[in-house]
Amino acid sequence: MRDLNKYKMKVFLYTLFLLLIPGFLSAEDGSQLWLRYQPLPSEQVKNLQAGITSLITDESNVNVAISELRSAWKQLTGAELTLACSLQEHSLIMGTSKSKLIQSLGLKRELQVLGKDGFIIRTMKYKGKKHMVLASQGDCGVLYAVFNLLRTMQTNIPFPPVLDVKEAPLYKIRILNHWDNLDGTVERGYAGHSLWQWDDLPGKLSPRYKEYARANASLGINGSVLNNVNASPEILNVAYLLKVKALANVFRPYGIRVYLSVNFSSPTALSGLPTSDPLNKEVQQWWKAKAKEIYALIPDFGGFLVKANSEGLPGPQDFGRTHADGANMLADALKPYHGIVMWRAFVYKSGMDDRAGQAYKEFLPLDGKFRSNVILQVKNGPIDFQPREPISPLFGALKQTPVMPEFQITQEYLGESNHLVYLAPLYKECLDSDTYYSGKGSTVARVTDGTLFPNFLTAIAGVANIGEDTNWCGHSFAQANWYAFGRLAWNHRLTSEQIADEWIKLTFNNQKDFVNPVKEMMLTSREAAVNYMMPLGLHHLFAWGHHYGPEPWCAVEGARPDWLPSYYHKADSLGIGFDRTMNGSSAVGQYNSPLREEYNELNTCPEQLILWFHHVPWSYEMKNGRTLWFNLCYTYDKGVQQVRSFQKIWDRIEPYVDVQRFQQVQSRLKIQSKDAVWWKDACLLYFQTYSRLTIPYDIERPVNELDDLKKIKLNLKHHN
Ligand code: GCV
Repeated sequence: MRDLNKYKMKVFLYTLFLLLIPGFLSAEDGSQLWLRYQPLPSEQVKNLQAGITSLITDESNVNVAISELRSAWKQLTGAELTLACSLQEHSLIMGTSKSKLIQSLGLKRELQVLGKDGFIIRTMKYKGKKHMVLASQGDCGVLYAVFNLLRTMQTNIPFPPVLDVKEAPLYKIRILNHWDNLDGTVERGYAGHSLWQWDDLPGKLSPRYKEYARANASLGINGSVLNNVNASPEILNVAYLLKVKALANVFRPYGIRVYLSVNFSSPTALSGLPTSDPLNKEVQQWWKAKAKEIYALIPDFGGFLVKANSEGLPGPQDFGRTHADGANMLADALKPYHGIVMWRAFVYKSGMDDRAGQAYKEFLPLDGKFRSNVILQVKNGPIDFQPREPISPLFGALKQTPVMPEFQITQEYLGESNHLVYLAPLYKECLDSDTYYSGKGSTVARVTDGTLFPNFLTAIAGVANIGEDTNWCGHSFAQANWYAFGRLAWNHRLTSEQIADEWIKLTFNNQKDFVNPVKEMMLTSREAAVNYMMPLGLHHLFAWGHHYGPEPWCAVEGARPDWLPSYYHKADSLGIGFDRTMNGSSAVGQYNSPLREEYNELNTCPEQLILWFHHVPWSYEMKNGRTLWFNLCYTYDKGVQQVRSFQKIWDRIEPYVDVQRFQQVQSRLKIQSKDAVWWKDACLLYFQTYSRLTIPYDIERPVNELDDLKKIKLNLKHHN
């Protein structure tokens, strides 16, 4: 008896212990991303169960949507959502416009306008009874509706008694670019090896492929370029095509089409053709046959992504042809199957010409020369995914060629997977920027989403940050960037705040004492990174061997000048910054008026880009009355202080988050904090050798010696 009591007491104490440490119970590895479907509060469950009692459909092609909804429902409410055979009060009616049930609700017209991915979620009366309807023209649209409903259930508490949602994506193609190599490594990937187990494919399918497709579908992402733009020709070998086919089969039910990056000299590399000249008949024939072979295996194959004559890759210019010649040859091969070519405009050559202006110079003369199934893929800024860049002048310059923005989700230049940097504000800054293509309001979003060019193909790409790490992205908060890209690709009108709010609630929890401070941290994190890395328009101050830490002094004998930081900062005893005005490289001239005038004048140029466009004297007085040098110092210091404040926020919310994710983020914030000081000290101490001015006394003093910082040689494995 005494033993039994002792045992009971032990169990009681143990249970108490577990209850007191909620994190212990709910240690989470992040593998479920934003699809955690945690049990909802009982009030919400009651609301839901009052509004939806059963599920009904007369179609079999919406099975994926049904099983997602039913399994989530079970996890969220603890109860089954039964499949009914006949309409009952509060049924959830689900289907496409082919469904008799949906047709009888009179939604066909509305659905047609929304297109095959658009959907309606509506509380409706039918035959005297109140129902919830989830409908779309296409199967995948129904799945998108399900994910939308599930998101509302989890983030909108209490659940609204009446719903009337109508959505259609703003871009037709919403695509991830994987820079994954066939040997399993990922270029600029910081979340482990590639998700694609090439050696095991096509025979063995990792369960994560389906999870990947589900996660993308939950955001509306509908395409995936599986391999690196620095493409190996091997991907087009039949052995690899069979592997690609196996992945395509897994992704298809989730509406994800596969695309491949191709190497322009594949005909030579794979079949020994003496040339890969796009005007050569044999070469053209080779690509036609290859397209036929691909479509026989993968009937809904999306098309090719091409990096050509860029950073040493082959391209049409090797044969004296233009980018248009190259792209059109591939476009002709894909055309019979409705495939597309995404041709990258990321080109720059070593030489005296300003790198920022080269893509424009190369592509503008080709405007109107591309086939209609070619779209130019343009990075958000003119250089290369820096923490802050102005928009690429190609947006709003090309008038007869569709253009798609390319963003980087992986944090090549933003602290890899060590720094917490929420990128929605960066994406939005670009999408909302005015190109003045046809007057005010011609934002990047509107020149690329079909609003201003209604007949164009529309697309948007993000370079993925996904790897085989259990939590997919390395840093728990890097998941938010995948999420944000997907949500903006669907609807670029969402605010960064809305997206962060959703993501936090779905990924962590709904408690406002958690959500609000974390949201604030996320929303300021991109600006903080700009501040401690490269404020006021500075760019590319990165080390030679990596894009992680600072090396503004970097000098490598014989190196291409445009691969060295001094090419970009141009610091000297007079000042700092790249003169791109009409008196300098004239790159400002590539922007439409009034942007070009605004950027050209020192006193109208936005200060956050001032050193991008101007070489500014150290003593130049800025709008706040302080000199440029002081502003540089204060801004670097501000960045450091901001990261410190993130640490405080995170430590304070410890009770609201599971131990595993809490500790991971906490320890990475420590690294970020140290890195911010590293950046600040390296840049200020180095630039001080030119300015010869004091660092203002009211900011934190440097804690490093410049000579010591110059000796740092990073062990990159530590950062991967
Ligand atoms: C895939 C930058 C990156 C390269 C990348 C290239 C590109 O130069 O550092 O890793 O190559 O951009 O976008 O093609």
